[in-house]
Amino acid sequence: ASGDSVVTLLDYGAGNVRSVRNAIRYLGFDIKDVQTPEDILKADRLVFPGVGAFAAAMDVLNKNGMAEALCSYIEKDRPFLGICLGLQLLFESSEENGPVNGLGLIPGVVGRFDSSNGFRVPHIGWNALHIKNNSEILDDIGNRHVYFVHSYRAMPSDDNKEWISSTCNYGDNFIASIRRGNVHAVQFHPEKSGDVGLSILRRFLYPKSTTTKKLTEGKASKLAKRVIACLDVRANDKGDLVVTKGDQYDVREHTEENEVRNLGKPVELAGQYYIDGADEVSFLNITGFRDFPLGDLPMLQVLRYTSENVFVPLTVGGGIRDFTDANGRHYTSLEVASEYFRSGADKISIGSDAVYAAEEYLRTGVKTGKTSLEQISRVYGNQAVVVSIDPRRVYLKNPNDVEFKAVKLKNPGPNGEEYAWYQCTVNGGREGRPIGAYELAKAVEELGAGEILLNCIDCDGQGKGFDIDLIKLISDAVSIPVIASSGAGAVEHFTEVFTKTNASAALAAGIFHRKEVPVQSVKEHLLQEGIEVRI
Ligand code: 1PR
Repeated sequence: ASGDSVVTLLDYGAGNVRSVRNAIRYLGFDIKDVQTPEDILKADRLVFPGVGAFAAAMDVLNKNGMAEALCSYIEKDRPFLGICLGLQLLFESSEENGPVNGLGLIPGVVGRFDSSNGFRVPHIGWNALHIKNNSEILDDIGNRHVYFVHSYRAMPSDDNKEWISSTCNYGDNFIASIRRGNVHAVQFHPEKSGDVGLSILRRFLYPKSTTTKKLTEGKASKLAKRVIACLDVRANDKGDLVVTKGDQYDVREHTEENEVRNLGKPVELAGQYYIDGADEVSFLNITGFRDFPLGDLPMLQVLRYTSENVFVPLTVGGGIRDFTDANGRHYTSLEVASEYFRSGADKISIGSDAVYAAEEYLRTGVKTGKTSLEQISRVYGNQAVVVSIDPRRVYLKNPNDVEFKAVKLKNPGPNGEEYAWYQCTVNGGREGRPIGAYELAKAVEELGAGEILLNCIDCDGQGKGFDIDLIKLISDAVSIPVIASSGAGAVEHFTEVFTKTNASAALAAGIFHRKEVPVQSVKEHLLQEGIEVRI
């Protein structure tokens, strides 16, 4: 490849930069990886997708001489694009496990979002930006949304104002991007921001070929509500990986053959939902609690193929735990998660193992630091760790009959019960555990979960709407984002869940797979009802 079509990528090995690579390749460029500081100095254009924690990143950059090379490259005004932590590291210091010194090119301290004023931290999701005139790479995007996922941010000040090319409001007005000459950095993820993100990358990669458009003034934007398509994946009886869908978690057809319901191919469907406007795609390997050899876990291949063409966040769950496979090889949950991240996942989702971890934590009051949840969250950040809860309603005449948090129901139970508690289950709903969804949610937030995927076995596949009582209970109890799941049957159900609860996102499976309601119709309806979404 000629120098014209090569992007130099600084990947210091702290996490998943696969999607950045995929996006650059998708736009017609080859990638040269930085091996030595000289590679930075010789680059024609350098992309720096920072991942992981601030201190760990600075440590690596200082040790191998990259920090000095980066500063000199940027001071010479060479084409540079920093992403996420790649923006934060340019500042003087960060409070993340710190204070820790950064590269010191831009005045300011990177601090944590304040969750006390009702804004959920991490900041996960889609926002529009306030774009200044000098942004260059953002000039096309107007008030379209881009995808953020972070707990720390840099703030505008008199000292750094000439660097700022856009800001975003999330409780604070924080710095969404900087630009000086050929040096750009963005706090959001262009590689995960759909076609808008790709156009931002394109403008950086082809600066001369794009003409500057007149800037359209962006409307004030809150965090958009997300619409997520979920693919429950498992092998059918022939051994092919299929997208399936249960009724209250039962995925078998009620025919003589009793086969696994087959609704399509995972990679194809994920690609379709991306085109249709899904804000995220989740894969759940629903038989992940069984034995599997990590080496040829077919889900890894699904992720690799999907992430080549799908530029919104991908979550994968199922089977994330320590285990020894049939060949006698032992894996830690961190190894399993790392393999998923390397294959293209942005977030992993833990089900059963998080239930055991929460039970143990509530019993002992001690955070051992050894659970899958804690370990993965420490290494990859809590924004990369979702806990999936699979609760089942247990009806009660009297809320004091159990030690778990019960709610008064809108619609009474089959025997007129006015209350219910929500019992957590493991192994795909097969076993009930002595812990409620409320207790679990609070415990896993403390253990390092960054988001909760809240299913409800009673509502799954019923198409009668989300369990508003449950979702309200949990989304009021925690300050991390909650994804409402199970029961969507019509566009109105999405409006209902967003107006009656504090859910940050709503997930559906069956209505999308059966093509009853396309993602786009859900978005249009929400918009009509005055609910901000990414279009
Ligand atoms: O326990 O860490 O191995 O994770 C297993 C994962 O697999 C969990 O996230 C668990 O929710 C999921 N899972 C296990 N068994 C099933 C099953 O259906 N038999 N699926 C299952 C969970 C529920 C949702 C579904 C929504 C929306 N599926 O993901 O997509 O209910 O459906 P709808 O819109 O059609 O109502 P581990």
